[in-house]
Amino acid sequence: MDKYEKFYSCAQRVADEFRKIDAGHPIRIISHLDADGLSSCSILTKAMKRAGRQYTVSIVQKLDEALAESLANEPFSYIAFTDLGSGQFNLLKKIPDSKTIYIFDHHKPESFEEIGNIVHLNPHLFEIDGSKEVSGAGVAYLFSRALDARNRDMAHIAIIGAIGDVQENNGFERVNTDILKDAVESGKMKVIQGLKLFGAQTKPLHNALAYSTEHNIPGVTGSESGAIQFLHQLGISPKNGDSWRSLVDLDDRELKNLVTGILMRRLNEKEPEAIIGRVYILLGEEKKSPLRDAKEFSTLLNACGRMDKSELGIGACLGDEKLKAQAIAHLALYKKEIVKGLTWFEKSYSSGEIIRGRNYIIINAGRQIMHTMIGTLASILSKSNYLGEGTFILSMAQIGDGNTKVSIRLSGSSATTDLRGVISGIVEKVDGSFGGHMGAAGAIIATDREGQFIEEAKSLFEKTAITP
Ligand SMILES: [Mn+2]
Repeated sequence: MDKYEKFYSCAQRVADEFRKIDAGHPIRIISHLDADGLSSCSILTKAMKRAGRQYTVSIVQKLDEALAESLANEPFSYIAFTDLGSGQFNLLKKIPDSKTIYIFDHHKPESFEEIGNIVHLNPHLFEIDGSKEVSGAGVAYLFSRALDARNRDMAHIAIIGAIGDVQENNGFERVNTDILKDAVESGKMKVIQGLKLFGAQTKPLHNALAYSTEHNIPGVTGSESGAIQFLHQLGISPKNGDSWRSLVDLDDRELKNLVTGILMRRLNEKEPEAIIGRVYILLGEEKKSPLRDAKEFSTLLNACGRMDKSELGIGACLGDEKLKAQAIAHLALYKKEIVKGLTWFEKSYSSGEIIRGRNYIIINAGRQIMHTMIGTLASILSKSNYLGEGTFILSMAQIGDGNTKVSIRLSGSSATTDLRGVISGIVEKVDGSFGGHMGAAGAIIATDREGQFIEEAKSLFEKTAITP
């Protein structure tokens, strides 16, 4: 058996074990609030419904001591974590062993030890890299598929989770590729070669072009008027009557002209054709809906989670039309919140309120930005051309319960620095907790230790040389 077969057969063993649980016991499900967390939770809840089991769900930003304690005191005998848990083994030990804990996660385990009441499904246990190969939703999917073959009809949700966790890089690695195959075979998803423009379904084309920050188009990126002029040059009308057209409104000839035009403009870029690649289409969703493109869908889930409306995101995953409509409405509020955050940042940056060093910036937002948005802000800055490549972006916002949420990113796309390792080195000096992956990590610290945390961060960044 190779490592993949071992991983899949572990999923089967876990499912077989799970099936033995007496039907009278409700399952307590805990998941993470990002796109992958909501996807994971959607898959698991539907699998429970299908299995005729009762369940109750909580979506959390973190698994901390307080949560572990409250779970310890709840009456549930079975707890299932999705997209959470592997990194917090020591906390889980606080839960009495009369309760059985299932962990469906892809984060690097804090420990590989076997604990009697913990059933652990995680790719890292099989030397499969969970940060790249499979998401939390993928792990929840593999379990659910093993539990009941009908659950194959949720493979597309696992792909949305993987895209939300940035595991797609013009294709997937092995485990996600296997899951994608199920998604395509079930008729829920198709993969096309196309322009990788965010908002292909929903944004006016000239906007999608102007704000394609991931792939630079000289003369177009950053300029709506430049984008409109560019379209006119190619003989493509940006409007149809009074309304703006989207990428998906173009006919074949126009699309071909646009692709050629973009490639011509990008001739001097590192990889001119990198803007063309795989686009994941959800066949069950209407054309021009924000749920049609898997990347936009994952953004919508993130928005729901971060705006404290997780139930809408889960409803959208499970195809509830009413909740879908509400989730889409919340997307607008989320975008407003992002704009608010970016405006605050730009103002504070130019007035010198942001701490800046040679290879880092530290954004201490206090209560100015929602703590659930601080990671999103850092991610956007890391992908913009605002900061030099290889700049550490440390962002902080107060949660309001005496703790502060911290996020860390690195600007530029090619850097390979283990941010989880970086943040852990700073956090241990102030007794905080941390989590995340190589490319995006976060932490929780006590608000009254912010000052010390910032000093520790500065001294660590100053000692770190980045190789982009
Ligand atoms: Mn995840």
